[in-house]
Amino acid sequence: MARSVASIVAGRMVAGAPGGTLQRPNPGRTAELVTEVSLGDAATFAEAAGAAKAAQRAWVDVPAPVRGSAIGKIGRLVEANKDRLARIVTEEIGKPLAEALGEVQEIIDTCDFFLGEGRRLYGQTVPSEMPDKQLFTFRNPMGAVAVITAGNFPVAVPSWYLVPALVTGNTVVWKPAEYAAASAHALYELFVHGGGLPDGVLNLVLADGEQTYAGLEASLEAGLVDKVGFTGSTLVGRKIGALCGSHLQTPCLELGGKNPQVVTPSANLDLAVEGALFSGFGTAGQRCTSLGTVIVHESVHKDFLARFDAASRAARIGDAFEDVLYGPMLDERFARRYETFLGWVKDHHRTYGSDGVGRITAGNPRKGFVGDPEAGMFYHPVIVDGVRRDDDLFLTETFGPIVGVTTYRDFDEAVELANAHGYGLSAAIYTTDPHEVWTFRRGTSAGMVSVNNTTSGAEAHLPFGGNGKSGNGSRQSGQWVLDQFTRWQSMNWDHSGRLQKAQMDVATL
Ligand code: UN1
Repeated sequence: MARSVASIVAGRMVAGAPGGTLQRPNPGRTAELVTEVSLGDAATFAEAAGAAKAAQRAWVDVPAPVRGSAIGKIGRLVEANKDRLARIVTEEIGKPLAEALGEVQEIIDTCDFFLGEGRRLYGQTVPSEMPDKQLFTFRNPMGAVAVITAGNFPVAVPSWYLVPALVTGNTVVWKPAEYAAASAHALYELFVHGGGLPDGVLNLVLADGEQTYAGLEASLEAGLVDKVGFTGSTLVGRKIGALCGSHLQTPCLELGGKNPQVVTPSANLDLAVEGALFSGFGTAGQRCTSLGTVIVHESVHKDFLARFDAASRAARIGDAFEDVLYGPMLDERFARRYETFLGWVKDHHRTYGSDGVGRITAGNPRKGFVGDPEAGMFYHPVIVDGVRRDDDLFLTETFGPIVGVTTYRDFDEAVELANAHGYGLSAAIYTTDPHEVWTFRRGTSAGMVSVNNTTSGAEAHLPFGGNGKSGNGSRQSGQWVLDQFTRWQSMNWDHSGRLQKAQMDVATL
Protein backbone atom coordinates (compact mmCIF):
# COMPACT_ATOMS: atom_id res chain seq x y z
CA MET A 1 0.00 0.00 0.00
CA ALA A 2 1.50 3.28 -1.11
CA ARG A 3 1.61 6.11 1.43
CA SER A 4 -0.01 9.40 0.39
CA VAL A 5 1.72 12.55 1.58
CA ALA A 6 1.28 16.29 1.05
CA SER A 7 2.74 19.59 2.25
CA ILE A 8 1.81 20.80 5.74
CA VAL A 9 1.61 24.55 6.33
CA ALA A 10 0.79 26.00 9.77
CA GLY A 11 -0.33 22.55 10.92
CA ARG A 12 -2.75 22.04 8.04
CA MET A 13 -2.34 19.66 5.17
CA VAL A 14 -2.33 21.51 1.85
CA ALA A 15 -5.32 20.35 -0.17
CA GLY A 16 -5.05 19.32 -3.80
CA ALA A 17 -1.78 19.13 -5.67
CA PRO A 18 -0.96 22.55 -7.14
CA GLY A 19 2.46 21.28 -8.26
CA GLY A 20 1.17 17.98 -9.65
CA THR A 21 1.46 14.43 -8.32
CA LEU A 22 4.55 12.28 -8.04
CA GLN A 23 4.28 8.50 -8.08
CA ARG A 24 7.32 7.21 -6.30
CA PRO A 25 8.36 3.59 -6.97
CA ASN A 26 10.44 1.42 -4.66
CA PRO A 27 13.90 1.82 -6.25
CA GLY A 28 14.62 -1.84 -5.58
CA ARG A 29 11.37 -3.09 -7.13
CA THR A 30 10.38 -0.43 -9.59
CA ALA A 31 7.00 -1.99 -10.36
CA GLU A 32 5.92 -1.33 -6.77
CA LEU A 33 4.60 2.11 -5.82
CA VAL A 34 5.69 3.24 -2.33
CA THR A 35 4.65 6.87 -2.10
CA GLU A 36 2.14 9.11 -3.79
CA VAL A 37 3.19 12.71 -3.33
CA SER A 38 0.87 15.70 -3.75
CA LEU A 39 3.29 18.42 -4.72
CA GLY A 40 2.97 22.04 -3.73
CA ASP A 41 4.18 24.95 -5.83
CA ALA A 42 5.97 28.28 -5.39
CA ALA A 43 2.92 29.74 -3.64
CA THR A 44 2.88 26.82 -1.18
CA PHE A 45 6.51 27.54 -0.34
CA ALA A 46 5.86 31.25 0.17
CA GLU A 47 2.80 30.50 2.29
CA ALA A 48 4.86 28.15 4.45
CA ALA A 49 7.59 30.78 4.81
CA GLY A 50 4.90 33.26 5.87
CA ALA A 51 3.58 30.78 8.45
CA ALA A 52 7.09 30.24 9.81
CA LYS A 53 7.71 33.97 10.00
CA ALA A 54 4.44 34.57 11.86
CA ALA A 55 5.07 31.72 14.32
CA GLN A 56 8.59 32.87 15.13
CA ARG A 57 7.45 35.80 17.29
CA ALA A 58 5.91 33.43 19.85
CA TRP A 59 8.53 30.67 19.49
CA VAL A 60 11.37 33.01 20.43
CA ASP A 61 9.52 33.85 23.66
CA VAL A 62 9.53 30.20 24.73
CA PRO A 63 12.47 30.01 27.17
CA ALA A 64 15.46 28.29 25.58
CA PRO A 65 15.59 25.51 28.24
CA VAL A 66 11.95 24.70 27.39
CA ARG A 67 12.82 24.55 23.68
CA GLY A 68 15.74 22.29 24.66
CA SER A 69 13.44 19.92 26.53
CA ALA A 70 11.17 19.79 23.46
CA ILE A 71 14.24 18.65 21.49
CA GLY A 72 14.88 16.01 24.15
CA LYS A 73 11.31 14.70 23.78
CA ILE A 74 11.70 14.59 19.99
CA GLY A 75 14.83 12.47 20.46
CA ARG A 76 12.97 10.02 22.71
CA LEU A 77 10.06 9.71 20.29
CA VAL A 78 12.45 9.12 17.37
CA GLU A 79 14.18 6.46 19.49
CA ALA A 80 10.85 4.75 20.20
CA ASN A 81 10.15 4.77 16.44
CA LYS A 82 13.67 3.92 15.31
CA ASP A 83 12.85 0.71 13.54
CA ARG A 84 9.70 2.04 11.90
CA LEU A 85 11.40 5.17 10.56
CA ALA A 86 14.43 3.20 9.30
CA ARG A 87 12.13 0.80 7.44
CA ILE A 88 10.35 3.67 5.72
CA VAL A 89 13.76 5.03 4.62
CA THR A 90 14.92 1.63 3.35
CA GLU A 91 11.71 1.03 1.46
CA GLU A 92 11.61 4.49 -0.06
CA ILE A 93 15.24 5.10 -1.06
CA GLY A 94 16.81 1.63 -0.99
CA LYS A 95 19.38 2.36 1.71
CA PRO A 96 20.40 -0.89 3.46
CA LEU A 97 18.47 -1.28 6.72
CA ALA A 98 21.62 -1.32 8.88
CA GLU A 99 22.61 2.05 7.41
CA ALA A 100 19.08 3.40 7.75
CA LEU A 101 19.10 2.43 11.45
CA GLY A 102 22.43 4.24 11.76
CA GLU A 103 20.90 7.24 10.09
CA VAL A 104 18.05 7.34 12.61
CA GLN A 105 20.58 6.96 15.42
CA GLU A 106 22.27 10.11 14.08
CA ILE A 107 19.03 12.03 14.70
CA ILE A 108 18.87 10.76 18.27
CA ASP A 109 22.53 11.76 18.82
CA THR A 110 21.82 15.20 17.40
CA CYS A 111 18.84 15.66 19.74
CA ASP A 112 20.91 14.43 22.71
CA PHE A 113 23.59 16.99 21.94
CA PHE A 114 21.27 19.95 21.40
CA LEU A 115 18.76 19.42 24.20
CA GLY A 116 21.50 20.74 26.50
CA GLU A 117 22.08 23.73 24.27
CA GLY A 118 18.73 25.03 25.47
CA ARG A 119 20.35 25.49 28.91
CA ARG A 120 23.57 26.94 27.50
CA LEU A 121 23.20 29.24 24.49
CA TYR A 122 25.91 31.22 26.20
CA GLY A 123 26.58 34.87 25.64
CA GLN A 124 29.51 36.76 27.14
CA THR A 125 30.24 39.58 29.54
CA VAL A 126 32.97 41.85 28.22
CA PRO A 127 34.90 44.46 30.23
CA SER A 128 34.31 48.09 29.31
CA GLU A 129 37.00 50.76 29.07
CA MET A 130 34.78 52.98 31.21
CA PRO A 131 33.62 52.59 34.84
CA ASP A 132 30.03 51.66 35.64
CA LYS A 133 29.43 50.43 32.14
CA GLN A 134 28.69 46.79 31.27
CA LEU A 135 29.17 45.11 27.91
CA PHE A 136 27.38 41.89 26.89
CA THR A 137 26.88 39.63 23.90
CA PHE A 138 23.79 37.56 23.10
CA ARG A 139 22.97 34.95 20.49
CA ASN A 140 19.75 35.91 18.70
CA PRO A 141 17.92 33.57 16.33
CA MET A 142 17.95 34.42 12.63
CA GLY A 143 14.15 34.27 12.33
CA ALA A 144 12.46 32.01 9.79
CA VAL A 145 14.80 29.47 8.22
CA ALA A 146 14.36 27.68 4.88
CA VAL A 147 15.90 24.21 4.88
CA ILE A 148 16.27 22.38 1.56
CA THR A 149 17.66 18.87 1.77
CA ALA A 150 18.68 15.94 -0.44
CA GLY A 151 17.20 12.46 -0.34
CA ASN A 152 20.31 10.32 0.22
CA PHE A 153 20.15 11.06 3.96
CA PRO A 154 16.44 11.83 4.06
CA VAL A 155 16.11 12.08 7.84
CA ALA A 156 19.53 12.52 9.52
CA VAL A 157 20.84 15.43 7.46
CA PRO A 158 17.56 17.37 7.82
CA SER A 159 17.80 16.91 11.60
CA TRP A 160 21.24 18.57 11.50
CA TYR A 161 19.37 21.71 10.45
CA LEU A 162 16.00 21.38 12.18
CA VAL A 163 17.30 20.60 15.66
CA PRO A 164 19.78 23.48 16.08
CA ALA A 165 17.48 25.89 14.24
CA LEU A 166 14.56 25.15 16.57
CA VAL A 167 16.49 25.11 19.83
CA THR A 168 18.00 28.53 19.07
CA GLY A 169 14.52 30.03 18.53
CA ASN A 170 14.08 29.88 14.76
CA THR A 171 11.07 28.54 12.93
CA VAL A 172 11.45 26.44 9.80
CA VAL A 173 10.08 25.80 6.36
CA TRP A 174 11.56 22.46 5.29
CA LYS A 175 11.63 21.31 1.67
CA PRO A 176 12.94 17.73 1.52
CA ALA A 177 13.74 15.82 -1.67
CA GLU A 178 10.37 14.98 -3.15
CA TYR A 179 11.47 11.42 -3.97
CA ALA A 180 11.97 10.82 -0.23
CA ALA A 181 8.71 12.46 0.82
CA ALA A 182 7.36 9.63 2.99
CA SER A 183 10.56 9.54 5.06
CA ALA A 184 10.39 13.32 5.43
CA HIS A 185 6.73 13.22 6.36
CA ALA A 186 7.38 10.57 9.03
CA LEU A 187 10.17 12.68 10.51
CA TYR A 188 8.01 15.80 10.41
CA GLU A 189 5.31 14.02 12.44
CA LEU A 190 7.82 12.82 15.04
CA PHE A 191 9.15 16.35 15.44
CA VAL A 192 5.76 18.03 15.73
CA HIS A 193 4.23 15.45 18.07
CA GLY A 194 7.38 14.68 20.04
CA GLY A 195 8.20 18.32 20.65
CA GLY A 196 4.61 19.53 20.93
CA LEU A 197 5.55 22.20 18.39
CA PRO A 198 2.92 24.94 17.90
CA ASP A 199 1.47 25.30 14.40
CA GLY A 200 3.78 27.10 11.99
CA VAL A 201 6.99 26.41 13.93
CA LEU A 202 7.87 23.62 11.50
CA ASN A 203 6.32 23.52 8.02
CA LEU A 204 6.79 20.85 5.38
CA VAL A 205 6.78 21.73 1.70
CA LEU A 206 6.85 19.00 -0.94
CA ALA A 207 7.70 20.58 -4.28
CA ASP A 208 10.01 20.15 -7.25
CA GLY A 209 13.23 22.09 -7.70
CA GLU A 210 11.87 24.73 -10.02
CA GLN A 211 8.87 25.61 -7.85
CA THR A 212 11.06 25.59 -4.75
CA TYR A 213 13.51 28.04 -6.29
CA ALA A 214 10.69 30.35 -7.37
CA GLY A 215 9.07 30.10 -3.93
CA LEU A 216 12.37 30.80 -2.20
CA GLU A 217 13.04 33.79 -4.43
CA ALA A 218 9.59 35.24 -3.69
CA SER A 219 9.98 34.58 0.05
CA LEU A 220 13.38 36.26 0.19
CA GLU A 221 11.98 39.18 -1.77
CA ALA A 222 9.09 39.49 0.71
CA GLY A 223 11.43 39.29 3.71
CA LEU A 224 9.92 36.00 4.92
CA VAL A 225 13.15 33.96 4.98
CA ASP A 226 16.12 35.03 7.10
CA LYS A 227 18.48 32.11 6.50
CA VAL A 228 18.77 29.29 4.00
CA GLY A 229 20.30 25.89 4.65
CA PHE A 230 20.90 23.71 1.60
CA THR A 231 22.37 20.24 1.18
CA GLY A 232 22.63 19.07 -2.42
CA SER A 233 24.63 19.43 -5.61
CA THR A 234 27.30 22.03 -6.28
CA LEU A 235 25.33 23.21 -9.31
CA VAL A 236 22.16 24.00 -7.35
CA GLY A 237 24.23 25.28 -4.42
CA ARG A 238 25.75 27.92 -6.67
CA LYS A 239 22.30 29.09 -7.75
CA ILE A 240 21.03 29.25 -4.19
CA GLY A 241 24.22 30.96 -3.05
CA ALA A 242 23.83 33.62 -5.74
CA LEU A 243 20.17 34.17 -4.85
CA CYS A 244 20.94 34.52 -1.14
CA GLY A 245 23.90 36.77 -1.91
CA SER A 246 21.68 39.17 -3.80
CA HIS A 247 19.61 39.44 -0.61
CA LEU A 248 22.76 40.02 1.47
CA GLN A 249 22.37 36.65 3.14
CA THR A 250 24.96 33.94 3.70
CA PRO A 251 23.42 30.50 3.31
CA CYS A 252 24.67 27.30 4.91
CA LEU A 253 25.73 25.26 1.88
CA GLU A 254 26.73 21.61 2.08
CA LEU A 255 27.48 20.45 -1.46
CA GLY A 256 29.23 17.71 -3.39
CA GLY A 257 32.59 16.06 -2.94
CA LYS A 258 35.26 14.18 -4.85
CA ASN A 259 36.79 12.71 -1.77
CA PRO A 260 40.26 11.16 -2.03
CA GLN A 261 41.83 8.32 -0.10
CA VAL A 262 45.63 8.27 0.02
CA VAL A 263 47.22 4.86 0.56
CA THR A 264 50.87 5.11 1.60
CA PRO A 265 53.56 2.38 1.60
CA SER A 266 53.21 1.96 5.38
CA ALA A 267 49.42 1.52 5.25
CA ASN A 268 47.62 -1.54 6.53
CA LEU A 269 46.37 -2.60 3.09
CA ASP A 270 43.49 -4.73 4.35
CA LEU A 271 42.19 -1.77 6.31
CA ALA A 272 42.66 0.52 3.29
CA VAL A 273 40.70 -1.91 1.11
CA GLU A 274 37.91 -2.25 3.65
CA GLY A 275 37.75 1.54 3.90
CA ALA A 276 37.68 2.00 0.12
CA LEU A 277 34.96 -0.62 -0.24
CA PHE A 278 32.71 0.99 2.36
CA SER A 279 33.18 4.61 1.37
CA GLY A 280 33.42 3.99 -2.38
CA PHE A 281 30.49 1.66 -2.78
CA GLY A 282 28.47 1.95 0.45
CA THR A 283 25.13 3.71 -0.18
CA ALA A 284 25.91 2.93 -3.86
CA GLY A 285 28.40 5.82 -3.76
CA GLN A 286 25.57 8.26 -3.15
CA ARG A 287 26.96 10.19 -0.20
CA CYS A 288 28.54 13.60 -0.47
CA THR A 289 31.36 12.01 1.52
CA SER A 290 31.70 8.94 -0.76
CA LEU A 291 35.17 8.03 -1.93
CA GLY A 292 36.01 9.36 -5.40
CA THR A 293 39.65 8.53 -6.08
CA VAL A 294 42.22 6.30 -4.41
CA ILE A 295 45.70 7.83 -4.61
CA VAL A 296 48.02 4.93 -3.92
CA HIS A 297 51.82 4.84 -3.72
CA GLU A 298 53.23 3.10 -6.77
CA SER A 299 55.07 0.53 -4.62
CA VAL A 300 51.78 -0.86 -3.22
CA HIS A 301 49.55 -0.08 -6.19
CA LYS A 302 49.39 -3.58 -7.68
CA ASP A 303 48.78 -5.24 -4.35
CA PHE A 304 46.11 -2.74 -3.29
CA LEU A 305 44.32 -2.94 -6.63
CA ALA A 306 44.22 -6.75 -6.64
CA ARG A 307 42.73 -6.84 -3.15
CA PHE A 308 40.27 -4.02 -3.83
CA ASP A 309 39.20 -5.72 -7.05
CA ALA A 310 38.65 -9.04 -5.26
CA ALA A 311 36.75 -7.42 -2.40
CA SER A 312 34.41 -5.55 -4.73
CA ARG A 313 33.71 -8.70 -6.78
CA ALA A 314 32.83 -10.53 -3.57
CA ALA A 315 30.50 -7.79 -2.32
CA ARG A 316 26.78 -8.49 -2.15
CA ILE A 317 24.55 -5.99 -3.87
CA GLY A 318 20.81 -6.32 -3.78
CA ASP A 319 17.68 -6.07 -1.65
CA ALA A 320 18.25 -3.34 0.91
CA PHE A 321 16.38 -5.31 3.58
CA GLU A 322 19.06 -8.01 3.36
CA ASP A 323 22.69 -8.00 4.46
CA VAL A 324 24.16 -6.19 1.45
CA LEU A 325 26.94 -3.68 0.84
CA TYR A 326 24.50 -1.53 -1.04
CA GLY A 327 21.13 -1.49 -2.67
CA PRO A 328 19.69 0.33 -5.67
CA MET A 329 20.29 3.88 -6.83
CA LEU A 330 18.12 6.42 -5.00
CA ASP A 331 16.14 7.70 -7.89
CA GLU A 332 15.77 7.28 -11.60
CA ARG A 333 17.26 10.70 -12.32
CA PHE A 334 20.49 9.70 -10.53
CA ALA A 335 20.50 6.32 -12.24
CA ARG A 336 20.19 7.91 -15.67
CA ARG A 337 22.89 10.47 -14.99
CA TYR A 338 25.18 7.78 -13.64
CA GLU A 339 24.56 5.59 -16.66
CA THR A 340 25.54 8.41 -19.02
CA PHE A 341 28.68 8.87 -17.01
CA LEU A 342 29.39 5.14 -17.07
CA GLY A 343 29.03 5.10 -20.85
CA TRP A 344 31.57 7.88 -21.11
CA VAL A 345 33.96 6.06 -18.78
CA LYS A 346 33.67 2.84 -20.78
CA ASP A 347 34.39 4.59 -24.08
CA HIS A 348 37.11 6.79 -22.71
CA HIS A 349 38.98 4.16 -20.77
CA ARG A 350 38.89 1.64 -23.56
CA THR A 351 41.09 3.98 -25.57
CA TYR A 352 43.97 3.83 -23.11
CA GLY A 353 47.06 1.70 -23.76
CA SER A 354 47.28 -2.06 -23.59
CA ASP A 355 49.42 -1.85 -20.45
CA GLY A 356 46.25 -1.88 -18.42
CA VAL A 357 46.41 1.81 -17.60
CA GLY A 358 42.94 3.28 -17.51
CA ARG A 359 41.14 0.00 -17.71
CA ILE A 360 37.99 -0.86 -15.84
CA THR A 361 39.23 -3.52 -13.53
CA ALA A 362 36.42 -4.59 -11.35
CA GLY A 363 32.81 -5.34 -11.57
CA ASN A 364 30.52 -5.74 -14.43
CA PRO A 365 28.95 -2.36 -15.16
CA ARG A 366 25.65 -3.89 -16.05
CA LYS A 367 22.32 -2.82 -14.75
CA GLY A 368 20.34 -5.42 -12.96
CA PHE A 369 19.46 -7.05 -9.69
CA VAL A 370 21.50 -10.17 -9.16
CA GLY A 371 19.16 -12.91 -10.33
CA ASP A 372 16.51 -10.53 -11.60
CA PRO A 373 17.92 -7.89 -13.96
CA GLU A 374 14.66 -6.03 -14.46
CA ALA A 375 13.74 -5.60 -10.83
CA GLY A 376 15.32 -2.29 -9.88
CA MET A 377 18.00 0.32 -10.34
CA PHE A 378 21.01 -1.74 -9.32
CA TYR A 379 24.58 -1.27 -10.53
CA HIS A 380 27.64 -3.35 -9.94
CA PRO A 381 30.73 -1.76 -8.44
CA VAL A 382 33.23 -0.34 -10.91
CA ILE A 383 36.89 0.41 -10.29
CA VAL A 384 38.79 2.37 -12.91
CA ASP A 385 42.53 2.14 -12.60
CA GLY A 386 44.85 4.73 -14.10
CA VAL A 387 42.61 7.79 -13.95
CA ARG A 388 44.41 10.95 -14.94
CA ARG A 389 44.04 14.37 -13.44
CA ASP A 390 42.22 15.80 -16.45
CA ASP A 391 39.70 12.92 -16.62
CA ASP A 392 36.09 13.68 -15.83
CA LEU A 393 36.19 10.75 -13.46
CA PHE A 394 38.98 12.45 -11.53
CA LEU A 395 37.34 15.87 -11.51
CA THR A 396 33.59 15.28 -11.17
CA GLU A 397 31.38 13.89 -8.44
CA THR A 398 29.63 10.81 -9.90
CA PHE A 399 27.15 9.92 -7.14
CA GLY A 400 27.35 6.27 -8.13
CA PRO A 401 29.30 3.09 -7.30
CA ILE A 402 32.49 3.91 -9.20
CA VAL A 403 35.97 4.55 -7.81
CA GLY A 404 39.03 5.81 -9.69
CA VAL A 405 42.56 4.76 -8.82
CA THR A 406 45.77 6.66 -9.53
CA THR A 407 49.34 6.47 -8.27
CA TYR A 408 51.90 8.82 -6.72
CA ARG A 409 55.65 8.76 -6.21
CA ASP A 410 56.45 11.27 -3.48
CA PHE A 411 54.22 12.45 -0.70
CA ASP A 412 53.93 16.05 -1.93
CA GLU A 413 52.45 14.68 -5.14
CA ALA A 414 49.89 12.71 -3.13
CA VAL A 415 48.77 15.83 -1.26
CA GLU A 416 48.65 17.82 -4.48
CA LEU A 417 46.55 15.15 -6.22
CA ALA A 418 44.24 14.96 -3.22
CA ASN A 419 43.39 18.65 -3.74
CA ALA A 420 43.47 18.82 -7.55
CA HIS A 421 39.71 18.30 -8.06
CA GLY A 422 38.68 21.62 -6.51
CA TYR A 423 36.24 20.14 -4.00
CA GLY A 424 37.15 20.09 -0.33
CA LEU A 425 34.76 18.03 1.73
CA SER A 426 36.42 14.92 3.10
CA ALA A 427 39.81 13.25 2.64
CA ALA A 428 41.32 10.08 4.08
CA ILE A 429 44.85 8.83 4.53
CA TYR A 430 46.00 5.32 5.43
CA THR A 431 49.45 5.42 6.98
CA THR A 432 51.37 4.52 10.13
CA ASP A 433 53.77 7.45 9.72
CA PRO A 434 52.85 10.34 12.07
CA HIS A 435 54.73 12.85 9.93
CA GLU A 436 52.56 11.92 6.93
CA VAL A 437 49.42 12.26 9.05
CA TRP A 438 50.37 15.75 10.09
CA THR A 439 51.58 16.90 6.66
CA PHE A 440 48.37 15.60 5.09
CA ARG A 441 46.12 17.27 7.65
CA ARG A 442 47.82 20.60 7.09
CA GLY A 443 47.99 20.26 3.32
CA THR A 444 44.53 18.99 2.43
CA SER A 445 41.83 21.35 1.24
CA ALA A 446 39.19 19.16 2.91
CA GLY A 447 37.04 20.32 5.81
CA MET A 448 37.15 16.80 7.27
CA VAL A 449 40.15 14.49 7.47
CA SER A 450 40.16 10.79 8.35
CA VAL A 451 43.25 8.87 9.37
CA ASN A 452 43.03 5.10 8.86
CA ASN A 453 39.29 5.51 8.48
CA THR A 454 36.81 6.20 5.73
CA THR A 455 35.95 9.45 3.94
CA SER A 456 32.28 8.89 4.84
CA GLY A 457 30.66 8.30 8.21
CA ALA A 458 30.79 11.57 10.12
CA GLU A 459 29.84 11.69 13.80
CA ALA A 460 26.97 13.93 14.81
CA HIS A 461 28.87 16.37 17.03
CA LEU A 462 32.02 17.15 15.05
CA PRO A 463 32.03 20.05 12.57
CA PHE A 464 30.75 18.85 9.20
CA GLY A 465 31.33 20.81 6.02
CA GLY A 466 33.56 21.59 3.12
CA ASN A 467 35.51 24.14 1.16
CA GLY A 468 35.91 25.00 -2.51
CA LYS A 469 33.21 23.36 -4.64
CA SER A 470 31.93 21.52 -1.54
CA GLY A 471 30.45 24.56 0.15
CA ASN A 472 30.98 28.08 1.38
CA GLY A 473 32.90 27.17 4.50
CA SER A 474 29.81 26.82 6.67
CA ARG A 475 29.92 24.08 9.28
CA GLN A 476 27.13 21.97 10.68
CA SER A 477 26.91 19.82 13.80
CA GLY A 478 28.11 20.33 17.34
CA GLN A 479 28.51 23.80 18.81
CA TRP A 480 29.86 25.14 15.50
CA VAL A 481 26.45 25.11 13.82
CA LEU A 482 25.17 27.68 16.33
CA ASP A 483 26.87 30.33 14.22
CA GLN A 484 24.62 29.33 11.30
CA PHE A 485 21.38 29.81 13.21
CA THR A 486 22.16 32.75 15.48
CA ARG A 487 23.51 36.25 15.05
CA TRP A 488 25.60 37.90 17.70
CA GLN A 489 24.07 40.96 19.30
CA SER A 490 26.11 43.23 21.55
CA MET A 491 24.78 45.50 24.29
CA ASN A 492 26.34 48.25 26.35
CA TRP A 493 24.68 49.34 29.56
CA ASP A 494 25.86 52.48 31.29
CA HIS A 495 24.78 52.95 34.93
CA SER A 496 27.18 55.78 35.78
CA GLY A 497 24.52 58.45 35.42
CA ARG A 498 26.84 60.39 33.08
CA LEU A 499 27.13 60.31 29.30
CA GLN A 500 30.42 58.44 28.93
CA LYS A 501 31.77 58.43 25.39
CA ALA A 502 33.75 55.50 24.04
CA GLN A 503 37.39 56.35 23.18
CA MET A 504 36.93 59.84 24.67
CA ASP A 505 36.16 59.16 28.33
CA VAL A 506 38.52 56.24 28.87
CA ALA A 507 39.37 55.64 32.52
CA THR A 508 43.06 56.17 33.43
CA LEU A 509 45.09 55.19 36.47
C1 UN1 B 1 25.63 13.54 2.86
O1 UN1 B 1 25.92 12.64 2.09
O2 UN1 B 1 24.95 14.51 2.48
O3 UN1 B 1 29.49 11.37 6.64
C2 UN1 B 1 25.99 13.56 4.30
C3 UN1 B 1 28.53 10.67 6.31
C4 UN1 B 1 27.15 10.97 6.79
C5 UN1 B 1 26.66 12.24 6.24
C6 UN1 B 1 26.74 12.37 4.76
N1 UN1 B 1 27.03 10.86 8.21
O4 UN1 B 1 28.65 9.74 5.57
